[in-house]
Amino acid sequence: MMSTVDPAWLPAFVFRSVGARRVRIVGDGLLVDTVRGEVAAAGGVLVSEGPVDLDLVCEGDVGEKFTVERSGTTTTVRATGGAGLLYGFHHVVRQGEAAFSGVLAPQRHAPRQPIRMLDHWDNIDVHPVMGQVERGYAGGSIFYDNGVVRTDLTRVGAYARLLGSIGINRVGLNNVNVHRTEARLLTDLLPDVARLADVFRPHGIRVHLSVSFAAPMTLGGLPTADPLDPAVQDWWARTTAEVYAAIPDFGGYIVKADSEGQPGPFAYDRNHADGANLLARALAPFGGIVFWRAFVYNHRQDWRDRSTDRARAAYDHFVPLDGTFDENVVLQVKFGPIDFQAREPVSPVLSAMPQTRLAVELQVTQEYTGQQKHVCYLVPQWSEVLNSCTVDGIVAVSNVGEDEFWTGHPLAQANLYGFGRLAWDERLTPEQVLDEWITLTFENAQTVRKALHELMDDSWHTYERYTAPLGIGFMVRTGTHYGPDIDGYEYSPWGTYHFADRDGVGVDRTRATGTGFTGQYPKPWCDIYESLDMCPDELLLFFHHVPYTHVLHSGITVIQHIYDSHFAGRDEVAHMTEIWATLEGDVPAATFDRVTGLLNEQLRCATEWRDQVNTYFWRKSGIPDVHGRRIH
Ligand code: GCW
Repeated sequence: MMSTVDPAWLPAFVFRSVGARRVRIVGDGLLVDTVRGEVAAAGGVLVSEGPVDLDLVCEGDVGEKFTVERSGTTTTVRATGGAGLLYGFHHVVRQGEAAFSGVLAPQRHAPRQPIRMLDHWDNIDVHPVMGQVERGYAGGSIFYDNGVVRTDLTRVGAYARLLGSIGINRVGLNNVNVHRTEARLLTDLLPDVARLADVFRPHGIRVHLSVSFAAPMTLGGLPTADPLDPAVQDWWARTTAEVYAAIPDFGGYIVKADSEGQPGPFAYDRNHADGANLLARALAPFGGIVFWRAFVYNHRQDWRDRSTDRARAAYDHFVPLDGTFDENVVLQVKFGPIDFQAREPVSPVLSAMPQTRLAVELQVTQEYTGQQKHVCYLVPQWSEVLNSCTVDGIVAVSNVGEDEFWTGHPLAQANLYGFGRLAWDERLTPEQVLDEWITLTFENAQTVRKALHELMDDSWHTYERYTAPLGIGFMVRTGTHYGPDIDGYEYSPWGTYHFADRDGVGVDRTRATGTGFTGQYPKPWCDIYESLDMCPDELLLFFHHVPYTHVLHSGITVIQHIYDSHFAGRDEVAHMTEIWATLEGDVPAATFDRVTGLLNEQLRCATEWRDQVNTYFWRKSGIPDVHGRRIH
């Protein structure tokens, strides 16, 4: 474990505006004490009476809301619970000096989502293929080290503080692929979970465990895990009661069932409501929630079978079950119908289950978006998603590890920060969120602001331009998911196909001639996506198989778009390296060096993507670039 811990968006200078002031804190409880500790650490003078600059008043035990007002020379934050006070305090910190000038009529703040959660795909044992953290790009796990839960949880405490400051209120502690040792977090390793819960609790965060559906057999020694079997039900009830005896505010379970080899209710001819309700009923007496993932699909595909469409799977499995899930089940749905690609349409499940509590799942860890080697500010993507669906919760896979910068790429901290801020309020604009992050992270924000916006604001689109074109996805290397392998999944049994041949490219998901996936959308989207004329360019190849000569709304052909976007995307990365070079001396040297090295890798990789994609499609189509550029 590194001894230095980057302060991320909470460096000392951010607290300057508080540190110089007289602060009164009214109320008690664990979270109020956390706020007290923050004020004391900032150097603020805690007083109990007389005129104060900052009055932090907690009037009860529960609640995440707060109000802020300013009259005379006092700024007052009022909350009905410790969490609200903590969030109100950080709101003031974010405002800086501005929170202490002028007059402010009472402003009410409340999270737009009750569930704001980060899931860790961390393993206790180092997995032979996936390592300590599945799809982790920031070193080892902050929780586990080679087979055990860490004894020293200082780093976890610093993480919990960061998350509390942006309003995250739940954390999943282990990988949804639950292996042998991780399964035991539920039983004999429970004291370790309790230790972790103790570290998160002062920051308003409840912990969750990913559990294996087969646990009654593997841990309980029962002959079955059938959800309708009374002995199985009893096992879950007893086991869950023990969890709550150890951790009274335990959040609940996360389950990946019947997916990519994980056990589930299908083995017993039961459906996913049977499975989810089994756990929901064990959790209900204690107020716990089960997050049941909708990522269920057949991962053995055959290219000759054009009717099996992975995009259809979540809807086909779950929508018929709408209305049959218990109240404390939250169905956790990946934002797109496939798998966290740089560009996907929003999953149709999110608008098709009015009687089920739904959470949308995002990926802060950059599995398919450059693995924290590439600058890819994802807040614009999430903003589009969150503003086009109504959900009961927002969940994301964390990008944090043991790395000294937390996220491997120092600029990927903006994604973690931005996730919390958007989960709190999806109406914040991506530029605004990035601006906040810059102000908090860099002491000389004014000097670096413009360059960082130029580098990061549009970096998701840049990534999209030099990788898979027009919404097609999955041209990554199989297994690692890093770098280009255009035909990798085309010839793998996991089969995620783009169907490129000499005549055209794309997946026909129309009702008229394809898999019928477009029919899963409500109007008008089912018609927009179905129609070649109306389908947005950026999703064209997700929904349609077209000839290379098909003309996009942009006025150019598909093949020419492929060439143009790949040349442009790669050149944008070259420009990013130039922008970053101008910041030498304006950002800490360690940050400068780390990002410089990573940008070199991004440029190398973007060049590789450009060349492989362009060559591939030139050779397939036989149609040259109209601009005659050299294709390698
Ligand atoms: O994106 C895929 C990943 C798997 C992951 C799975 C999931 C945890 O490649 O590594 O498994 O999704 O979301 O369950």
